[in-house]
Amino acid sequence: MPHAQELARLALDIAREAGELARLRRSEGVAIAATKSALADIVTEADREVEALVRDLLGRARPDDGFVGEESGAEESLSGITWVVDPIDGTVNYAYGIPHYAVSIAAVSGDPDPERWTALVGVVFNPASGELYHAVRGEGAWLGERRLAVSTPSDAGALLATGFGYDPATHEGDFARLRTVMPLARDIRRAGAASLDLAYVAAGRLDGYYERGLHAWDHAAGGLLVSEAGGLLGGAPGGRPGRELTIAAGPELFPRLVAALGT
Ligand code: LIP
Repeated sequence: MPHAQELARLALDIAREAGELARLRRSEGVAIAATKSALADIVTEADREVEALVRDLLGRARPDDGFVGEESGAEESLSGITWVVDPIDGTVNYAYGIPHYAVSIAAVSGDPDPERWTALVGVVFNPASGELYHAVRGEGAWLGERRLAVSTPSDAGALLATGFGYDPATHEGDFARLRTVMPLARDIRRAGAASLDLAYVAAGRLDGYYERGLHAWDHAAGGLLVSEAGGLLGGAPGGRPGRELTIAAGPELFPRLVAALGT
């Protein structure tokens, strides 16, 4: 089994190169390539190009590793390591020119199922801001050289983030969940990129985050940032982030958020 620091160095180098490509393509103008689960669920040519770059660089460096990406098919691991990648998380922000999107790269060992994997490395890079978050299992979470720690909400209430699904049919449920958590909140943020929402919880910029409908690549890297910054993760009945729900917060808020969401 490779040393996690070796995987982290590879992920950081690739995230920087992939992020630079995403930023360059954004500056040249972004073309919508297709829609996916709903009209609002878009993929850009840059999403596809950036994922192809990440996949190629990982394959050259570690050909026996597996791959799970948002825009291309999965590949089974022969080494026990699988890379879980969202090439541009916050695609709609990216398409509109909102500088809040990230390359999200995680390395997991074992079964690449969020219910069962062991996250080893997580990297979340926003090329628009230059902020590069990373975590290695058991070795903390970092923004550049700054070690990260989750927050405890003030007496004014928790600053919470969430997201709403691409499918309008899911919005009633999203609004119902929002009503249940508002008594805990001082305010709500909806920034549009799950990986950065999770990175902000790790950095104490948000007190908590929850969202329904995330895919593994949305939360794989950011989830490790949260846990390595002293936060707690949950959502699906098995107690881990999943499609049903992803919840992240510091230890003081987490049980109250879980109770409010009724999971
Ligand atoms: C997005 C997430 C965001 C969620 C969006 C979408 P994408 O991922 O980061 O939190 O609200 O619906 O799933 O599609 O930009 O990779």
